[in-house]
Amino acid sequence: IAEIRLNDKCGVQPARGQQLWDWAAELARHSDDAEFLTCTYATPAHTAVAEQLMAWMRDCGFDDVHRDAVGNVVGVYHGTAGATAGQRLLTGSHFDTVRRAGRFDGRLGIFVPMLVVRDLHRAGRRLPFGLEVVGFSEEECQRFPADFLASSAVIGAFDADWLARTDAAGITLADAMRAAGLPGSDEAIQALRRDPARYLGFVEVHIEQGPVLDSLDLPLGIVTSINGSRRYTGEVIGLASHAGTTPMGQRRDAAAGVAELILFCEQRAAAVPDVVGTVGMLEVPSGSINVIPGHCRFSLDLRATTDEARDALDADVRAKLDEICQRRGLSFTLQPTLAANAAPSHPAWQARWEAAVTALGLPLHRLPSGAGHDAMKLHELLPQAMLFVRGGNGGISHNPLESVTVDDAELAVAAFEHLIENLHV
Ligand code: HGY
Ligand code: MN
Ligand code: MN
Ligand code: MN
Repeated sequence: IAEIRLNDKCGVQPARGQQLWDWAAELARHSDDAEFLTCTYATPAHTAVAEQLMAWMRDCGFDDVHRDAVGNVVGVYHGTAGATAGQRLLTGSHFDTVRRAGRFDGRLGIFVPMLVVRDLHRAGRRLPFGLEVVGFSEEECQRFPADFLASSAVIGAFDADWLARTDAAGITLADAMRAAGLPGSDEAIQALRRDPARYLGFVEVHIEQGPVLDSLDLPLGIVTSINGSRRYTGEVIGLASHAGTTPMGQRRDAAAGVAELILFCEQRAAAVPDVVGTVGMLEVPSGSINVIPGHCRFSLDLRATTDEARDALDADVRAKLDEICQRRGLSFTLQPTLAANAAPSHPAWQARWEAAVTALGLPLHRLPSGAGHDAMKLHELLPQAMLFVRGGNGGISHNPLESVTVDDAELAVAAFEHLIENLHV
């Protein structure tokens, strides 16, 4: 691989990979956190990123660049049929991040098509179809319990009830949208639904966020399916009481109950291949060192390569929570925030990615996506397939150590270019 990477066999020079790297570095300057990259929905940093992306899209020669009612950044490069007729290929990824994130998760999948449009425009070329690149404004589900709200709006699945949901500070989604200069009305959001008849399909380029390609020393991978997931935010209620005087056998310790659940979730998920379960958030609100926790908040993220395995894990974890609470004299609530089924790649679009990777002289490696992506929501509206790009440092992601090489970024651009140049409509 090292020999064929970027030598005259590929005829690929890393200039565009370097531009992608530079854009990622520049965008990382806009952060909610002074120390590490954090860019959550509708914050000033998030709006600054949207403005910067729109400016770069205009420089790249997109015909129509705008921010839509949920804050998606949309760039359209018309095909030969012009603005009205003809179909479009939809592509893109998200620009929001988790807290203390890496700089390529999501954003790489916006930059790749932007670079291809830039070079089409420089060459004065038009394709027989339009290219619509979407920078999805909210995929990481960090601030509001309204998961994948941005791509949900694009497929017409935005739930008006989400507008009343609040963040940790009690701000409603609608108010946060309006504070970010967005309409914050369900009517404006429902109008974002794309008409599937106008689109050929959806493709997304994304970092793998896992160790497979790095371990195989492969720059690109073909996604076969995106794992489904179920997510919850939960609360367990016990009885706050004195840590010094309450005998161990008379406690209703909410945190101890959740701790039991966490260990059960870990053991149950570990017992079955390709099944994962995570409690990523855990909090004793207003806790004190000398008070038995009467209240504990937590999250649940349950995933598997098949919906059956995911649902079995879900049922077992919820049954265990009920058993723990019965035995410990606790009560609980669980609010579902996401139920996304596995999204298999469309065979024709997967084949187009395979042809592109093969054309670069690279071997094919097919793998499922353990991470969720906007493509799993677009899957409900359009045929979709994804291309993975190797992550360095063992593919670590959702961590500042996330990395992509300029060479691999260059190959991703070349693969996307091959796909659209060979897309016969
Ligand atoms: O959680 C995920 O899988 C994605 O990174 N949002
Ligand atoms: Mn992510
Ligand atoms: Mn992502
Ligand atoms: Mn006291």
